[in-house]
Amino acid sequence: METTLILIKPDGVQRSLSGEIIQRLERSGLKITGLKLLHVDEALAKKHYAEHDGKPFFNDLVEYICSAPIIALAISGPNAVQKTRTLIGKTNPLESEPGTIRGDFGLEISRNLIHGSASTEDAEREVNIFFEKNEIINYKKSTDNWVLES
Ligand code: IDP
Ligand code: MG
Repeated sequence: METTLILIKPDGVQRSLSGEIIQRLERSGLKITGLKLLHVDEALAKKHYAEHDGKPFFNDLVEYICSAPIIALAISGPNAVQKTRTLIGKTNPLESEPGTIRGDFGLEISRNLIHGSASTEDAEREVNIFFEKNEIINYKKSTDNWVLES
């Protein structure tokens, strides 16, 4: 079982795509185990995107993610990192397949709607940045046995 960090970025919230995006993630069978609306400040943005510090797009990326509220989700299930990355599509919406979130709703790499952790190591680090331990809730659903064989 894995837990990954998803952010519906400012453009996703502003364009009223939050429900659509959450529905796509949720109906995959993965489970929402954490959820909050927040306005990211510069320090939090720089911490989350530390790996991109120094890249040409870094300052614009920080400005973008701080420009309006976002929705942060912890999403759990087997292979949650890989599954959510598949549902999200490639970084550049132009290269993302139809049927993916970025492929269906995005036009530009700098307005690509959603963040999903790229590895299990990133996921652990990023979930801890956005959620306190007691904000992650693991629970059973009566449909669990219909989603997973065991
Ligand atoms: P990812 O979000 O698919 O994991 P990363 O390479 O980790 O992609 O980049 C983080 C974010 O930085 C992207 O989602 C996008 O918002 C932004 N970004 C990445 N590359 C570029 C670029 O070349 N120009 C502008 N923004 C970029
Ligand atoms: Mg990334």
